[in-house]
Amino acid sequence: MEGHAIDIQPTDALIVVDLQNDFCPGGALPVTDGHQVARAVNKFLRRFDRVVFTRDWHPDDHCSFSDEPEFVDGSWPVHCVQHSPGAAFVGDISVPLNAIVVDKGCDEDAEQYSAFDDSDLAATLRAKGITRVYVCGLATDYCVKHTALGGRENGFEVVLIRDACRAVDNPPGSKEQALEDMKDAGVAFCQTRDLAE
Ligand code: VGL
Ligand code: ZN
Repeated sequence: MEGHAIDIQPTDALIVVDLQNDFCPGGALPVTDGHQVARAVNKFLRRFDRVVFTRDWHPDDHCSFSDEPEFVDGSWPVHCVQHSPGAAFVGDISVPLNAIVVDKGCDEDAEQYSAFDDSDLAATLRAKGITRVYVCGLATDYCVKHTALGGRENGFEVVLIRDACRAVDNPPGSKEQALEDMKDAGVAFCQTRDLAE
């Protein structure tokens, strides 16, 4: 049997996190197999009426940038600089015209892994009657995790589309830790095949 194990409701929204060139192989902060997420997303994207695309959208002097990034301490190579090719959504995906785009990390002095931090995303979704969000994208152990936890903190049901995410996994084990943290916060899990057209 193909797909559709899950019925998508009008009260459901999809959040695609940071599906940007810099997080894919060849980019500034590549996530192993990051580009494969686009293929997964294309299998269920059109089933959702409400879609959110987040993007890491840094000024060129963002506080997380370092010439000698250590990753584990929150210092990263220069990545996703506003308007640069690396910050563009990956070409394999076509962002729906009515998608809500949430930019994050725009303030040079602050890190922002969650799309719910310092944004009106929760209020916007509530105003549209959304009660549950499906989350996927890059990277499992950073912005996906914090966005999923942020969804829970703001009272949404959250479902992680497990195989439509990829992790930095630095420090090693951070991917498994992230999955555990999400589970502990009440995040549910599904797979692309449960949603696919
Ligand atoms: C991210 C590290 C730095 C992410 C963003 O999107 O997961 N990770 N900035
Ligand atoms: Zn960033």
